[in-house]
Amino acid sequence: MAARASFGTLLAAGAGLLALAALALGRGQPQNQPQDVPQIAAPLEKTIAVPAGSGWVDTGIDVAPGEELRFSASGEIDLQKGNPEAVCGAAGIDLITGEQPVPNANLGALIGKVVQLVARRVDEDSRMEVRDEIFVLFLVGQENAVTVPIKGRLYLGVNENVLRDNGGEFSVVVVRRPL
Ligand SMILES: [Ca+2]
Repeated sequence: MAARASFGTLLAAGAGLLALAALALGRGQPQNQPQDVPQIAAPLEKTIAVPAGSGWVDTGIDVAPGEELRFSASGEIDLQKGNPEAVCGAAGIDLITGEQPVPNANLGALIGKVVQLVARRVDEDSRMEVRDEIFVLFLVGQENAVTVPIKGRLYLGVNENVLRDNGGEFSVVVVRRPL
């Protein structure tokens, strides 16, 4: 009987030690997690409409250096309403003028921009807000994969300067694969 009783006491003591160990682990986790466990962003897929006549479209996607972006575009736009020669897909018209936002890419091609806001201030004379930005421009075309060079917000647009006479829109599937 005496032996059985002491065995029971030992078991109870063991369980108590385990509970203490669990408590200690529980206390340690919140302190260690932010530094030790990297934040893993989920893969993201989004379909964005890019009207040819409205300038840069904010995709709402924030990107970080090293992330991979994959693009797949469909649809047709008109670079000059009423001119059948000015209709094109996301690859653009086979014409390089050197004056477009991405100078070495086809006129009317789908292009992208990553914009990073460096500073925001109010101009003393005009009282208008001035945004100091750095940005990187790149060709998207119909399909492309790009490794993000800088942290910022992703925009999509059309490689043309005169937008007010444009019509139609591209539909662009963007997949962001995190690091
Ligand atoms: Ca135009």
